[in-house]
Amino acid sequence: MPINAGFEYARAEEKYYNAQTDSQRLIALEEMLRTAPAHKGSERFRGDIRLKIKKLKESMIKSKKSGKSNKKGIKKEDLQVVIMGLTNSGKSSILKSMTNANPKIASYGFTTMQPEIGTLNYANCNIQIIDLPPIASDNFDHGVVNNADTILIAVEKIDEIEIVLNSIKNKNAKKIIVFNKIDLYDIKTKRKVSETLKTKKYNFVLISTKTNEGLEELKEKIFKSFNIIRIYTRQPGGKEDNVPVIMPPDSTLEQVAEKILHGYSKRIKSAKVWGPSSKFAGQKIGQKHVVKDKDIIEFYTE
Ligand SMILES: Nc1nc2c(ncn2[C@@H]2O[C@H](COP(=O)(O)OP(=O)(O)O)[C@@H](O)[C@H]2O)c(=O)[nH]1
Ligand SMILES: [Mg+2]
Repeated sequence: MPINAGFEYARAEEKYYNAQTDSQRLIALEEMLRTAPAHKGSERFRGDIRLKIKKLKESMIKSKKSGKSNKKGIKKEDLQVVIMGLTNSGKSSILKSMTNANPKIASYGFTTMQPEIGTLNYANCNIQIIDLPPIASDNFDHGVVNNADTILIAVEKIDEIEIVLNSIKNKNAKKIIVFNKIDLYDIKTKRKVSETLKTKKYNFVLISTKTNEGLEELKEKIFKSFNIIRIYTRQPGGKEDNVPVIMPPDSTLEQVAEKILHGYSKRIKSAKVWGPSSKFAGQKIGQKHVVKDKDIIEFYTE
């Protein structure tokens, strides 16, 4: 909550969080912008609302155009993972055991008819994980797979891997083979599976959503699959934000400011950095300064 946000603003924000549809959301956001405090210290805050409005409008236009896809309004987050696999391989169970989502799980096929979305918080980052309906179903959304940063291939048998891999056209996404239901096997069989996957040079992990074996390793692999750096910002004299800004490696200060302020980065007059890219704590830096993972930055508007 920003400094001096008034009652009207609070009400608008409440409307926003309770909104059921995109157009209700849009109306609430515009009201938030109208009633937000308008002094210098709240510029970034107002910038954030403008950005939300812009993104919402874009996604509303997109879902109108594409008609079928984006049914549930899947908004591409910075870090997006899609789980793929044959039906019954445990995709919904994987989503459930790693995120806040609560999808339906059943031993009969084709239970997931709509995409389910969850958030995994790892290394301070919010990672969006999506469980899609089975490839064979009408509701399968190829667009989401094509845009994903990382794809989990969930299988319960080795020969399923090639089948799933062959159905994926996204060449850019990192792929992690998630061999599920490992609780059903003894140590000897587990070792055999491991060895076979190693010879095939897959990036893989053996897991069980029943016993939680391998889940931490999977989270770590997911995080490592993203080619990103985390930049923490903070208000001068305050504490840094818990959720970092996600940037590609070798980004400049200018790019970080633009990502946060979206069109308002010119208002930044100066900045200071603490952390890996600084020569000393609180070093004053210019627009072309290249930031590093875990930097903390303070921006000044005057
Ligand atoms: N033994 C065992 N069964 C599992 C595991 N993960 C999922 N299952 C079972 O496999 C079935 C299918 O799971 P589900 O998550 O719905 O698979 P989906 O169709 O790929 O989404 C359910 O009966 C689950 O209880 C696991 O790690 N071990
Ligand atoms: Mg499912």
